[in-house]
Amino acid sequence: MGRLLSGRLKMAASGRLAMRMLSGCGWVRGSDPAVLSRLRDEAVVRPGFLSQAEEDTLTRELEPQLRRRRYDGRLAMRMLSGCGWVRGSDPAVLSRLRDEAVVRPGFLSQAEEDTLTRELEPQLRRRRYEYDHWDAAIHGFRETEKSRWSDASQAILHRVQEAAFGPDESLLSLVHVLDLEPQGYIKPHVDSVKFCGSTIAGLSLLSPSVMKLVHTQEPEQWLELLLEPGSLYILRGSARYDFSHEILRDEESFFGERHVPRGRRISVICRSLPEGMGSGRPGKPPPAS
Ligand SMILES: O=C(O)CCC(=O)C(=O)O
Repeated sequence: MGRLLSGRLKMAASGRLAMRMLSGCGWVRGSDPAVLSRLRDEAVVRPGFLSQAEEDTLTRELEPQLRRRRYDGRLAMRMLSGCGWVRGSDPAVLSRLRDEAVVRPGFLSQAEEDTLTRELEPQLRRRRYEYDHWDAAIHGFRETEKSRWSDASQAILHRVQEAAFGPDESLLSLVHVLDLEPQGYIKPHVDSVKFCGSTIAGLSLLSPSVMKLVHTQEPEQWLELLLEPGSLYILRGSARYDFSHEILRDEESFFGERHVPRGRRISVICRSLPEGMGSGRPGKPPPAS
């Protein structure tokens, strides 16, 4: 009896092992070991064949060509989704917010990202992470507002201004810098109209994250923005006023099915002047001291 059981256990174990061995480490499953073995060299998956940079290269090159074509419902989701960096509850919301919730991956070169990080690091390091924001909107963060920048950073901020703000929009002269620790997150909120005009533009440094937008009146309408390091996001108009935005905590940091692990993230956020405070002239980030 004992021997019989141990024999069956051995068989079961070797059967399971065969499945695992033949299954190519988890990327191919099959009805039985024989079919897996027979098709071993004929149905092949090479995960991670592309680096992230190569994947981005192909997507960027294909996107303009695809955009000129008509598409069916499924493709519409993908097309309207802004190259895979924006997901939405439905094609209508994606289409409506196409120019109002924008992600520009790779906006910063690695050198530019390093420039900003190096410049911000000493100032941030002097502060402690906080866990109770005055309105409890942010958890695990430190922040500063910066008005003086090196020439190199100023050039980057000018590029942000050109990319995100209209010629008649004036910017707040203080740029908001927010440092979220790996466990840090920002709860859903709409920026107060007292402190911010119709456009918010943010650079993400160091760690990827997911920003979620949810319609304040119709919560079934939502967007997810995948913010990779070096990317720029822009929220304007309806995306800024009618949708709350949040940065998801690590446990909830999913872009669709994909977990986007959170590390320490620094964001550099430019805002337009609150309505009624604009001079009508574009603001310029002040020079370095
Ligand atoms: O860190 C970010 O990019 C978002 C910041 C934010 O939600 C805010 O300051 O209102």
